[in-house]
Order: sequence, then C-alpha cells, then structure tokens
Amino acid sequence: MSLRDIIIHPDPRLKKLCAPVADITPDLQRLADDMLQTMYAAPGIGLAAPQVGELKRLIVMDCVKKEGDPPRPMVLFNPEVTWSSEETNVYEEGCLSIPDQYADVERPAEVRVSWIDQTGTPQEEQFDGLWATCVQHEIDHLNGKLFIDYLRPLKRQLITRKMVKLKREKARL
Ligand code: K1U
Ligand code: ZN
Repeated sequence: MSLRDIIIHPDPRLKKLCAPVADITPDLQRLADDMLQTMYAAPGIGLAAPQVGELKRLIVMDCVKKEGDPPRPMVLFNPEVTWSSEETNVYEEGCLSIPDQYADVERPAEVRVSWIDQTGTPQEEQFDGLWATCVQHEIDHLNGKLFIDYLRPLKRQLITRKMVKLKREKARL
C-alpha cells in the first residue's frame, strides 16, 4: 500500500466525467487500498479516484465518528444513486482537494446507492446523516463536480483564487 498525492483545485482532472470500471482487477484493488490509506492519513472521511489523478468511478469512505466505534472502510466501484429523499439536510462540507475551506451545502437527507464492492459483488444500501452527505459529495467528484459548484459565483471565485495562491506558494517551496 502507498500514499497517493491529492490533487488541489483548480485542476482539469477534477472537472472530468470519470469512466465506469469493467472488472475489479488486482490493480484496481491496489488503487482502492491506496485511496483508503491516503484518506485516513489526510485525514478525511471520503476520497474519490479523480482526486488522486485516476479518472475511474471509484470512491472510498469511512464516516464513523464516535471514538471507540470500529472503523468501517467502504470501497464503492461504479456507485449510483438509485433513490433520493425529498427531505434535505444542510451540512458544512470540506474537501481534501480544497484544503481549509468549508461551506454549507444542501443535499437530500437520505439516498439509496448501488455499487460493486472490492470482491466484485453488487451491493445496495440506504445512507443517512454524514454518510449520505459524504457519498453524494464523492459521487459528485466522479461527475467533475465540487462542493464549491453549489455556492454563489462570488464565493466560489474567492475560494478558487485562494487555492491558486496556495498552489503557487507550494510550487515555490
Ligand atoms: O472528498 C473529499 O475531499 C473528502 C472530504 C469528504 C467530505 C467531508 C465533509 C462533507 C462531505 C464530504 C473530507 O473528508 S474533508 C475532511 C473532513 O471532513 C474530516 C477530516 C477529519 C475528521 C473529520 C472530517
Ligand atoms: Zn471532495
């Protein structure tokens, strides 16, 4: 297993539609393991393949919050929202590709999601709370959408300018 570099916005790879995965090959299983390790190290509660430069429909997440509760690392290939609740939730979201920036985003409070797991088995589950927010945030990444795309243009531009400055400073080091 190895840590992958997380791509920082703005970057054209974060705006692309990712391709579905055909078979769960050993290379894809390794990518999923690397992504989980990268997510836990960041630390984060989710990560999508395009954030590490792989334009494939793969996300990982673990939204277990309570200290002492066992971790629940999840690997989702080709995740699809099959049902969304009318009821919505507002959650202050962050993104590992947009460090230190947070904003309220409104999304369906509950979603049902189908996917293929790491063994190639189809799965379907209903998510609520932080899990629902996170899985929608990660699936958005697979469609080239970032949480700042839900914000007013002025706020989005402000955050993007801050990220351009951050990337320039990092490149100088
Ligand atoms: O996709 C990502 O960039 C990961 C992102 C997921 C996410 C966070 C909040 C709402 C929706 C989706 C993160 O993990 S940002 C870091 C974060 O939220 C966190 C980090 C440490 C402990 C708890 C949360
Ligand atoms: Zn994100």
